[in-house]
Amino acid sequence: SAPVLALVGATGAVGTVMIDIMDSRPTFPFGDVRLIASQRSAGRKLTVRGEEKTVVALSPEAFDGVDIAMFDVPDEISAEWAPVAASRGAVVVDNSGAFRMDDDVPLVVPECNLDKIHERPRGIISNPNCTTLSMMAALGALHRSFELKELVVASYQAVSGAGVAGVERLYAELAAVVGKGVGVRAGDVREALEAAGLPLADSPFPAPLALNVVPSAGSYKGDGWYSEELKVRNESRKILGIPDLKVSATCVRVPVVTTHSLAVHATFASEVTVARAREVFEAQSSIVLQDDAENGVFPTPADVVGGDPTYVGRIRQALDFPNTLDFFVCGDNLRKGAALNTYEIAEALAQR
Ligand code: 11C
Repeated sequence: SAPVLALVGATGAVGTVMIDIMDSRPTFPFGDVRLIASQRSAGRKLTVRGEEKTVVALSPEAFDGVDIAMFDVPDEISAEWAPVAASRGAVVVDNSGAFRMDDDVPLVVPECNLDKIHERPRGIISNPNCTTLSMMAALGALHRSFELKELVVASYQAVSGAGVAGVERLYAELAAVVGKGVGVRAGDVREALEAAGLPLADSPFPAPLALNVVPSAGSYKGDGWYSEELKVRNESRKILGIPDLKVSATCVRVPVVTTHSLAVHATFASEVTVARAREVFEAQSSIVLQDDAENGVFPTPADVVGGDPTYVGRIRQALDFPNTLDFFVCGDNLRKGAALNTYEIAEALAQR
């Protein structure tokens, strides 16, 4: 019979997008769908593929009879509950950071390493961080053709990466600065936020986001690095299967609601041209090329949000670096960056 699917974190930011994705798939290889969330959300009614479901509270018994469990919850909840689900017989596809670098847990992007879903001694498969994931379909395709050696990236990350609180904060800050003529004197945006009752202490971000960019994403990890930058390095190496890949990332939060962007500088072992890179991208069904700089055609987050593909543009041959391309990538951090990739893994498990 068709496998039973569970969604843990059904009422959160990514869980909500996951239900939207399940609703929009042309075919659905699962039987029953069980929605699981915290005690606080238990009892809520949500509709999945036209059928009303009651959200049940997270408990060991909630996983009985579940074949595949998708987790969209914070790290500490996954760390505690993913092994419980696995011990009850479910294959867990986890979107948190709790298991990504565990040697016994594959870190999967279907375009790069789908075969790894079978190597899961702990019964857990990890979904990458949305920043890493937003460029992986593009980099995986180029790596297969030209062998990636070095990667330098700068991210432009949307506030929904920090959850619903990040989105609410950005909207509130924007409302507090519009029409105030601020952004012209050091500190005037902070003053406008204070005056509007939006002290920085209440923000998920360490500086104003409105009219600003903030070079800090995730938590500070020492030696100058933030967690998102280290995740980009570690996860790219694991997904692409290049343990010695040279990576340097600078992760920056920008006043965008959803869709992460990355400026990528990638160096390859073999010769690469813009024309050949375009051919590689065009052959990948999950990549959309928007690359006609002369006519102002390139991806921007506001134009691609809500889409499933990875959007690529501004492809250039680096002028001073051999075998090196520069390009710009946009990917919806809640869809391919989180829910969609998790769902694609679950779907592949169900189909096999
Ligand atoms: C952000 N990429 O934009 C993060 C959110 O490791 O899954 C996801 C954190 C993670 O803030």
